[in-house]
Amino acid sequence: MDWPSWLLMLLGSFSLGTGLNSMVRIGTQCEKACNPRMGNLALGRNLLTDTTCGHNNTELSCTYREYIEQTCTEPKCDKCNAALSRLSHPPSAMADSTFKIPRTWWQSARDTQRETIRLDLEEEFYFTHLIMVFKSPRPAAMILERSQDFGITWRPYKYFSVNCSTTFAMEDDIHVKGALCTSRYSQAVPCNGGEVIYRAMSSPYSSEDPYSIEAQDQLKITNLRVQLLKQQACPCEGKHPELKPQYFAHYAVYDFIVKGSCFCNGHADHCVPADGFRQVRSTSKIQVVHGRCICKHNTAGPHCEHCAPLYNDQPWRPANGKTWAPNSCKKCKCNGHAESCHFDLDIWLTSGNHTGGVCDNCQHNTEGPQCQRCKPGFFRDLKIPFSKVDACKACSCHPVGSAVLPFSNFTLCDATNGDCPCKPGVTGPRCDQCMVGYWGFGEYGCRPCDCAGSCDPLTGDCTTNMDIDWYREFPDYLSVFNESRQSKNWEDEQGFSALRHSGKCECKEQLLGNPDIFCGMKYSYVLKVRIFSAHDKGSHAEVNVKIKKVLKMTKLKILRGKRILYPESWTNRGCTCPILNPGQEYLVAGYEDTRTGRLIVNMKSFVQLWKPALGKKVVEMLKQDCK
Ligand SMILES: [Ca+2]
Repeated sequence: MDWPSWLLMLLGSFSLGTGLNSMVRIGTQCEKACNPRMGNLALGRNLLTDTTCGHNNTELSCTYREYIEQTCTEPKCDKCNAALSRLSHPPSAMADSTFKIPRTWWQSARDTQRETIRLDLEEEFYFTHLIMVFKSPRPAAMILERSQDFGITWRPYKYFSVNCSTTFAMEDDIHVKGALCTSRYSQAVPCNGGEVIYRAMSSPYSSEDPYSIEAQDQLKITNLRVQLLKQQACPCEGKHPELKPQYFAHYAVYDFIVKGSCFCNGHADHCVPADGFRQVRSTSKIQVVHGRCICKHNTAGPHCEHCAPLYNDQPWRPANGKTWAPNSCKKCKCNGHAESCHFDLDIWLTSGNHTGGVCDNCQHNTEGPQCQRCKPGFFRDLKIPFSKVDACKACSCHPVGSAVLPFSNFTLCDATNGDCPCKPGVTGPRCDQCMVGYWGFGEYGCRPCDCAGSCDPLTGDCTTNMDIDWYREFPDYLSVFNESRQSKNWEDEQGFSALRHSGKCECKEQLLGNPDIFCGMKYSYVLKVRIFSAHDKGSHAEVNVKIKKVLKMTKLKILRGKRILYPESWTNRGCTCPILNPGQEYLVAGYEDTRTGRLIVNMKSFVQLWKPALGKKVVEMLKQDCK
């Protein structure tokens, strides 16, 4: 026997030539573009019609079984009563098994010219084709329409008419390829079993990516409806005058098959019931096409229409149905300290379309676009990996010995090692003890000993040991502050000053007087610097500065920016002359050690607080006098 073409399509041996059909890849784990299994969207859902036969009482209706080679068979007449299940023909009979014997059908009330068959879906679905099998003669005119916004607006897929130009004033696609109307499915014969077939994705879409914007606009539906506009009679009608014409005046449809699949943008091969979906009860076993995707490729949402929370480093894209590229979402780098991130277009463009993720709500005392550093008040514990929850530990600065930030009342430790900024004369990572040579730990730090050597840290009584190592520790806390904070002036007592070494070393104020004396010193560099911080390195001292102007250099290359000065006298002589207070700007003239590349500051150096007039004067001397 000959299989009807629609049955072949259902069995899958008839290729629609759509990308979606070939997307059905079961058991692939979805490494590439994938799509859930196709099925009949009408199964398990309500089909709605305007009328149903036998609404008030039992009606008699007749159809011609066949009309072959101009031969009319005897008509078959049935009773219809909507209240009696064995005589009823409800819309659901169009969406039961197509193989059910005897065949079931929906039938309209008598004498209705206009009817609508509608399928409402609870979500967006892909729609690929519609197959209708009529029990009555097919309508002389009908329209297939779809909605993508749950029935608010409708757009036509196709117009059907025996005569497109007279009915709809349209071209017929039999004559004009691609026309919106067709006469292919509107003949009255066969009087029973006539088909209407529509493919949503035919040429030119067949060669397109089914996940492209254009193809999705054509395939995506939330509702589908068919408007039956005009009945037409079987040519056999009238050959049996004993049967009244109204017995034949109805629409009847065996099958309404809406082929499609769950809408997942190429990112899922399996779907589950959408929220609120309630399956229509069915007597036979049916395979419902569900609407909520189980997303792969790090995507999320009912249709995998966005990236999963922690995977927004690049813009979301659908998979590519032509190249099979999965176009997976990329994970943000949040160092294990965030559960989600968002995409930032500016960052994306700045990075050259490489990375655009910004972590949300950094946890575990971290901060930054990638939760890549410890929050103020916390420091990095280098003994454990940064991705651990306890990698950032709270600063434990001594409340008495630690310096507070200007204009604030809290202490921040060095984010890299936890060292706290100490008040003058105070030392220790937590700032909890006096430096050697200081005593009287208290609210204002520690006071210098009034001795040539050291003194008792509690009482200030001088000790006899004169061979004490000059020792000092200055935490590198300024490095955690940003530029604007660095530029704020430190209060005087927070700076490091040789004035507090009055017992050891007396710093004479240097005056810029005779150019011959200044030139005669043969300084190898003259700079304007801002002092950041000072450190005792045991064998020598280092002062971190920012070079703001280079007035003179000789052999070493000196650039503006961060650099280290080496005050020789601080360790050699045990005093901090010349004075270099953090937070202040100086004119420094000194000597280069070309062997080590160091900028040396010693007792011969000229150091004075920077003033524009001073700078001008020195420049003039260097130009005119020091030749
Ligand atoms: Ca049926």
